Amino acid sequence: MSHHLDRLYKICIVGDGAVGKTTILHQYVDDKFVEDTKVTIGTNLFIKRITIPEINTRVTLQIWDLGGQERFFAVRPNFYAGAHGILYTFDLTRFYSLINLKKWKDEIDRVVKPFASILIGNKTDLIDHDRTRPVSKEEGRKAKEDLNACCYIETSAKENIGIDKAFFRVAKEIFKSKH
Ligand code: G3D
Ligand code: MG
Repeated sequence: MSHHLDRLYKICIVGDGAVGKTTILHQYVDDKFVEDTKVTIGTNLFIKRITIPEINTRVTLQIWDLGGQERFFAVRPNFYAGAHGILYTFDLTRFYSLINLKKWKDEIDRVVKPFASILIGNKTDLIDHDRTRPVSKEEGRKAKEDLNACCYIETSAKENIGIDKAFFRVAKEIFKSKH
């Protein structure tokens, strides 16, 4: 059976500086870990084509990353406009990067009503599972509710854990809420 329609989804990845957004995208799109991600000027656009077999649909994901401009309040509203999906990203080793996602959400809510959001806890490779974690799974799940996200996924951009799953999930959720 042929694919009945191709779709284009705009996705924005947000979160504090250094949580791993750009590295996640390089891992997802180029399938490689960039050890030395330079502080980028301007926004980065990444394109990835995926197929969702269950719904026989091809999707082009247009993924926007703020580059180094997380800090610049004035540029961000334009960046969110028209987004179908949001990836809220924090660093599992920095509790405040999770707390700060509330601010990102407030800002996004003023501009757009996305079809789906997900919460990503990145750098799981740095977590020592025998010790108390800076952010517990419970805190992650609680934050997911507060952000109105459909799921919480822990990832490692370094070891390529959970990344494909996260994007696949957000694409499926966008499709479900749009149709
Ligand atoms: P940002 O785009 O959110 O600002 P970056 O974050 O992608 O620039 O990543 C910030 C730093 O975290 C980078 O290190 C990057 O290599 C590292 N990083 C990103 N994801 C992971 C991960 O999953 N595990 C580990 N261990 N490190 C990660 P540098 O040293 O270049 O600042
Ligand atoms: Mg970046």
